[in-house]
Amino acid sequence: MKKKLVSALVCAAMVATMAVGCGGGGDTQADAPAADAGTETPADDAAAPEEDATGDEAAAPAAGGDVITIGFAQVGHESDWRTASTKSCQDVFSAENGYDLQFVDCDNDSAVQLEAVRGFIEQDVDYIIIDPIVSTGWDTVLTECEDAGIPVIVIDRTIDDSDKYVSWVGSNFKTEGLAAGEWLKAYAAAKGISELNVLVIEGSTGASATIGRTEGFKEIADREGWTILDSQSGDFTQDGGAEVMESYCKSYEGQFNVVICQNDNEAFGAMDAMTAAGVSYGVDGDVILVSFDACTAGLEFVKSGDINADFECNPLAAPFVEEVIKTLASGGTPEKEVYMAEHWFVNEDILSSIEVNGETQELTVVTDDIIAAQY
Ligand code: GZL
Repeated sequence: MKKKLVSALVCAAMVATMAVGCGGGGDTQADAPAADAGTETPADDAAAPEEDATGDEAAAPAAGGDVITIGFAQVGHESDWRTASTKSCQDVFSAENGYDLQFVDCDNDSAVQLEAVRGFIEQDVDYIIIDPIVSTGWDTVLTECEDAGIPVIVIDRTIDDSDKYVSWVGSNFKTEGLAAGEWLKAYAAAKGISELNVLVIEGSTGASATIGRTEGFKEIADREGWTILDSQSGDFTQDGGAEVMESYCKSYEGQFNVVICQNDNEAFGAMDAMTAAGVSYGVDGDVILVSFDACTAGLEFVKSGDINADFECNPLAAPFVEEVIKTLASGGTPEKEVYMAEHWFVNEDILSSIEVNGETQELTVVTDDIIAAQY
């Protein structure tokens, strides 16, 4: 199909999508309510469904034999989670699957990311995928994409100052933060711990994952009267986690009994720093250690008892992005928001579930089989 014809179809779909997205509406993957509802029905995290949003057999990508070019502006390479996210896209949007993936690792630099998107416009790619380093500063360049007739699909982190994109596929970060708080409340009660003094190692400043996890956990901490002694950014890296934790061990020596790391790589760094400072952590330690992402290495530390609980953030968005592309290519209207299925992992089986936003959510004790199957 000629590019301009595709563009016209796609523009119509984009306008229709925004109407559908704003008004809610289900699709074959999940009836994803508003992002802040916290009760979204997660898309099945098994293989992506075969049918598109219209319920018809979706046209395979590159159906006319044309290669589909995709520009992907990725956050960077800061964590195990990011590596898995990048691999998911490279595996799905491969040459053998009929794609030409133009990948840019933006190295956590927002200016580089905007430049990469403008480069994709220059290249006149068929689709643009963005995992936004920060959630603001996007409307101008998304308008340029719209003017060029190139549909944008956002994955993982959110764009909060523009809705000029076709779909977003990702996680509810506030729900992850709420789940961590509700688990900590139930765990401390089960362990007979009445006073919680918390240190937080935040993710990258301005990232929606940081904003949501911070907001969700703080809502529970404020409700329960916990003390958050400090909350500083470790930039989602192991070095950042180690640096902040080393400083915390000096500034708050003997004052804290909980550390919240907003991703596994920060937790790995925090573990090194606490070990160096002679601070014990984990199931048998003085400090409860909580993490997010639940990558394979993170779950190994949950199973060993070094990390008490790990709140998963699913990086494998690409199959759901491909469904959006198939729906667009066949003239359908993709859902505006698609939520990934996620699990809450723990070491001990003293609790079977927690209540998050009034919904009962299962806790999963980590086993070797779970680790073997993780991303
Ligand atoms: C969350 C993602 C975060 C991960 C980190 O969806 O954006 O960025 O939690 C990664 O590991 O760096």
